[in-house]
Amino acid sequence: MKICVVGLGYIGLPTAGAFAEAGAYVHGVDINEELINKVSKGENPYVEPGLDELIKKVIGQGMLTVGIRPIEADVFIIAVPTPCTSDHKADLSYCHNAMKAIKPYLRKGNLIILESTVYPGATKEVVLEPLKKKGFKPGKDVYIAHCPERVIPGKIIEELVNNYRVIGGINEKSAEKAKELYSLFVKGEIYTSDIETAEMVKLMENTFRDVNIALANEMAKICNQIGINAWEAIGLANKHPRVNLHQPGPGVGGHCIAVDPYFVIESAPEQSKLIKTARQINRNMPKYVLEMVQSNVIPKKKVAILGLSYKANIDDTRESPSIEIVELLRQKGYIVSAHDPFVEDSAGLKECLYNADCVVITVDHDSFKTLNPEMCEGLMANQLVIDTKNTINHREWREAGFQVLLLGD
Ligand code: SAJ
Repeated sequence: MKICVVGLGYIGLPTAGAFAEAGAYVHGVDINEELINKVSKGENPYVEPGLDELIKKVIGQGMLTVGIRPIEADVFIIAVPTPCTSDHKADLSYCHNAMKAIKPYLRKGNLIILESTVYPGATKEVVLEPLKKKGFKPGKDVYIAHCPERVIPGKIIEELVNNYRVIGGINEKSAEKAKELYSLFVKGEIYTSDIETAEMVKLMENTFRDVNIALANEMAKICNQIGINAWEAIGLANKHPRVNLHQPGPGVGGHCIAVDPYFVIESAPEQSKLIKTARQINRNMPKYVLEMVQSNVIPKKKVAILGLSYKANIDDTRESPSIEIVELLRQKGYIVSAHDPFVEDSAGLKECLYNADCVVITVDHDSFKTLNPEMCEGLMANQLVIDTKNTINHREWREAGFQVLLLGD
């Protein structure tokens, strides 16, 4: 079994590694030569538990090879990004380019799988149409499936193996072939359906999360208005067996939850009213954090931002609300320094805190939870902390002389 994986991002690379570890011969392709050089030496370019060992192992065994061009294979898996354009429409250009790249290598009997998240109908647009044009009879002499990834950064290896999968095929045979393939390493249940259902399932999983986070953010603003601690109230409400309120915060980042709901909206704008409102609430959270700073600190003062990644304990800064907060503060005339232990070109912790009038915690990295208030006090010009993720021990910080403001309190 030879598999060609196109796109060695944070999904494509672990997927290629998992198939290679399960005994398939895998060739990984990416347009980024620097990344290819790294991976070809057995190095993992991402911060992800377990991925260093996996890549080192399968490259060492010769089960995974990488390059900038595809090769002939039995199966082609496309795992490239599907970002949003500035007017919130799906940009399928990476998918189309990947399809163009593999086209010369396709032959009868191949299974072509799209893993990238797309709107309902897009797998057929991207994969089926070009195959028909090339003279194939999809479903008969080539097989097509959509197998959306559903792993969470920070736990990718574990979830890749243990999560359930939904596979949509252009016909039953395509879905069954894809199911057999993923059974090589997936231990979770594999469900099969048609292509459009699989596309919709993936979008709605992330939309579910976005809408629920918006509810938590709205609740935080309500609680702030009437003087209730939202975090305590959420904890207590979640004792109910059928309630699962999400956590508020400075906004929703990452390239999935902040993007995928737009694909649903694009498919049926008139019907997507709640989804649109939820997006708007989450997109406005960085402004809400800005207002918290503005109410307490005058411009030209220094604000220290702790956290740049889009969520805890990862290095990914795509769509990160923290970065937007940094920009908004600078636009309003604040001097901003930002530190993130996972982000290479950010300021050092002490440099960031030095002479700051206020520290804003935007990401609940584990290392921030144990931050020493005395150390911060010694460096800062004024003892004010705004905690947007309920990260630190507020009592301890107040006892050390800090004024602590919590988003949602
Ligand atoms: N967030 C909150 N409150 C919460 C949960 C999250 O504000 O209660 C924020 C996070 O801080 C972050 C953003 O939402 O900024 C997204 O984080 P996340 O951990 O919810 O999700 P992602 O984007 O890292 O991964 C999601 C996952 N989807 C679901 O859980 C339904 C993952 O399983 C998908 O594979 C991934 O999107 C994807 O690639 O689509």
